[in-house]
Amino acid sequence: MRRKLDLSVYVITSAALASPRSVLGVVRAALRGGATVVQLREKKTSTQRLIELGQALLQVTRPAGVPLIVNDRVDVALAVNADGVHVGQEDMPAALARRLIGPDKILGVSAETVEQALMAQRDGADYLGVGDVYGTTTKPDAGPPIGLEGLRRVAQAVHIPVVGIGGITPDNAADVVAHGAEGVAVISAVFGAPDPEEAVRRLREAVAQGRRRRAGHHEPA
Ligand code: TZP
Ligand code: MG
Repeated sequence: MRRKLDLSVYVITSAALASPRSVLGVVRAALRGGATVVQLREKKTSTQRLIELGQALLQVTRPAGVPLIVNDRVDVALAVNADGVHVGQEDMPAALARRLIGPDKILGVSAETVEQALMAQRDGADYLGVGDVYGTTTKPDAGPPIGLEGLRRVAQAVHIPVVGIGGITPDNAADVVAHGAEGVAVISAVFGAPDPEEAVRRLREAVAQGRRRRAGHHEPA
């Protein structure tokens, strides 16, 4: 059986934001800081390079016990034997992705609305990426921000866990978790950070604070 998925701090790659550092270097730092999921998401990279990068990332994520998820590309996920795949609303339909990857690999699906979330859950998603929560500068075609209330509505409608995504930083991550997310998915807050290890550490603290708030323990901000 698969180990329980820890979605606390879900770090998504960006070679552009990593530069001049390497994606592998930033992922290593993120793992030292306590990242709990890594997603390989490189929209402009050749298939050959994606496969090389996926294989290199697995050599650091596997020993850390952290799942590596490939964005968009079911074929690449299968080719490198990654731990899962993440599809958006305009990618391969979730039900087909599930059929291709089998029951044991992780399937993540992006959802903005309750309707999309319920369909993804029915089609075999293990978790949802829900957003854009705050307004992102990283994904040019993201829809208008759904805000914390939009996130809460989606999280309450499904029984699978959700991660909030879009404009999340260590300063607002606790609010995202307090509104029903299991964790936070970030690109620029880690890949654009001067110290990615420290950024992940701060995100983990914020997620823990958000969980305490959700459980009803109030503490000063
Ligand atoms: N999907 C919705 S927002 C987003 C994606 C991939 C980008 C998130 O990037 P950032 O830098 O954490 O706002
Ligand atoms: Mg996609």
